[in-house]
Amino acid sequence: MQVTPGDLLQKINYPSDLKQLTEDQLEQVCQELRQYIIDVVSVNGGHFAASLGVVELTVALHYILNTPYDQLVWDVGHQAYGHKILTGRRDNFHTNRVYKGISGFPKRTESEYDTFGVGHSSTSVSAALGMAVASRYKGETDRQHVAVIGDGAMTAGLAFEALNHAGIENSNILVILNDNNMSIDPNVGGLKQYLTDITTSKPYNRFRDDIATVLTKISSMGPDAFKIAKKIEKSIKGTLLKKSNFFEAFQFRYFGPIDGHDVKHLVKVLRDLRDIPGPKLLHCVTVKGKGYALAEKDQTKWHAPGLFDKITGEIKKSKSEKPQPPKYQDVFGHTIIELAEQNPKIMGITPAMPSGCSLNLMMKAMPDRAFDVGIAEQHAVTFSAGLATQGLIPFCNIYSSFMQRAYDQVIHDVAIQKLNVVFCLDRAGVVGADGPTHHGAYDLAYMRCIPNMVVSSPMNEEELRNLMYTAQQDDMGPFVIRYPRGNGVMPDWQRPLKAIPVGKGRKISDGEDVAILSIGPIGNEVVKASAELNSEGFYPAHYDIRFVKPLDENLLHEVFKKYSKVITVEDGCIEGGMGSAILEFMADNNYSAEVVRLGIPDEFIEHGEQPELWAECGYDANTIIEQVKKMGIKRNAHTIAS
Ligand SMILES: Cc1ncc(C[n+]2csc(CCOP(=O)(O)OP(=O)(O)O)c2C)c(N)n1
Repeated sequence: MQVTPGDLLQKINYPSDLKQLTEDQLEQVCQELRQYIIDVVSVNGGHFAASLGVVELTVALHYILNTPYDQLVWDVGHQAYGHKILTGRRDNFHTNRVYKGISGFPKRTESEYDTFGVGHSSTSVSAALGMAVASRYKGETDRQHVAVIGDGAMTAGLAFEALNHAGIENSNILVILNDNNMSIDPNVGGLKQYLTDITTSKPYNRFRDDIATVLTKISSMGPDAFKIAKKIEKSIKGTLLKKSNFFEAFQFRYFGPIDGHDVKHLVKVLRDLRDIPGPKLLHCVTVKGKGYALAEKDQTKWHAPGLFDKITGEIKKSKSEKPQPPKYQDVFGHTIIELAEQNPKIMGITPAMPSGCSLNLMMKAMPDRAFDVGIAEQHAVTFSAGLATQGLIPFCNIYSSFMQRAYDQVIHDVAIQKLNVVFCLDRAGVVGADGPTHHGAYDLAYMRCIPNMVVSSPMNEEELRNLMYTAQQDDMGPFVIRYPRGNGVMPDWQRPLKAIPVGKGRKISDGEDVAILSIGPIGNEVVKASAELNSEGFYPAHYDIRFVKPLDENLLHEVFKKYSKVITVEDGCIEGGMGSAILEFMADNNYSAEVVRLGIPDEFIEHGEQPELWAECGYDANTIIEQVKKMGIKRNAHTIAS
């Protein structure tokens, strides 16, 4: 749906148009930009509160910087909607995150203003530093390099690694810390406390705006003045904060905290900072959801609220008379509490996704046994390993694509030591509108090659519960349970828990000619396809592999003895995934069969609804039906052997 932008915004196609306006007009631009984001996201969905919080920063940055020559890197990129609208994508913005539309994150192939592809957090400082060092090497001394990073993203090790390096590179980099005190959920940790101390320090705040301005003025007067300014700055900040500044310990010059919603002041400060060489950090204080009262009040809910009525604030939910199946994440969230009530060894860990993975339920019910460790996947895994060395059984819940960050920790800290850590990989398979950075495409492949691992995926909610029950038994070793984003298939999912023998698959239906092997909830597409095929006289067998490691060898002997045509179906990459495991089994055991592998092909899949992407990749029910018809023989029902 097209939305009409305000009078000034209508005329801004690119930052060059923005620069034609006077500084006095920028407040109106901000107001119109904010309204445009509200208008479009309310009917189109997407991330919301983060972009509202950086409207003034976005306008000021594009007003002062010479983008795209100057390099502006957004961390995560979920807050870059204003940036997209000001850089040539205003009229396409209604296609944001829609199948075949523009991406919800900055993307180099989409615009020259998108300097770095993002989606996962905490990469901006490293990337901007790389750009700054490249500019220095090429002699482009006039070029600016700016990373905008949130206080949540700043909690990751990667961001600290970059700060540590940037401090010693004499390159032109400005890190803007967008401090809104929030991650998706409230931010956590010592750094958050430190930032709160700075922003609430009364004496500091009295001087906060003046210091930055005066000092930048002095330092632009020449090398001697620059040295003097640095000295004054150090002593003032030292006195005011009564301890040394954290960022200055990294050899950054620290400016702020300043009000990130005062666009005119931002313009002034950014203009001054442009003239100061070396690594600098500007601490901006903002409010997530700024300008939309409900979002300011409940920032977690409005991080990505879905469609909503912008007047009443009512978030639209599909209504149904019948009980609906739960989300897999909620099955996890409720089941871990149920298990933990019986087993005192169980602990819950999430790196910054408590509401995303529903561990928030356990954090509330058992605060001493459930931890949000910040955006720190590597730490989450090794912290879990530490707990496991002491006989505890951590359930470490990490989105499949974010787990890519912690691969070494999985191998080095958990698998080699055969520790009892249960990895619950949420958002496995294609995830929908977040697109290629977030698709959980690779976990089956990257986990099944690790010794000591059990790698499983449930076909439905009951199976998820039973796999969780199985994994928390003693001496299971490292145990992966992967499940997708979204709802399951069983409205009556709270069934009694029972153990599943490790490495045992199951036969869903007998058949003729063709066997379909699936893993995980995508098996429900096979069930759908089979019903349709049966009505047309095709009778494929269906097996739920359930474990890609260890494989159910008895079941696979049965399959290859009975069937010479096999289709494998997985919501994961074809290369190295479940189908590959089946081919390896076939070769190792000297079977020969025609095997067709359906799954995510060897390319990055863009965003869209999950069913759209299953169809595009070729593993939805329709494609399975076509494939079976190509390989199978049409029969009368009475000829089918049981
Ligand atoms: C590696 C990684 N882990 C987790 C996430 C999920 N995630 C997206 S935004 C976000 C919070 C970011 O907080 P902050 O940087 O403070 O930005 P804000 O939304 O507050 O503006 C998280 C945890 C991610 N994108 N990447």
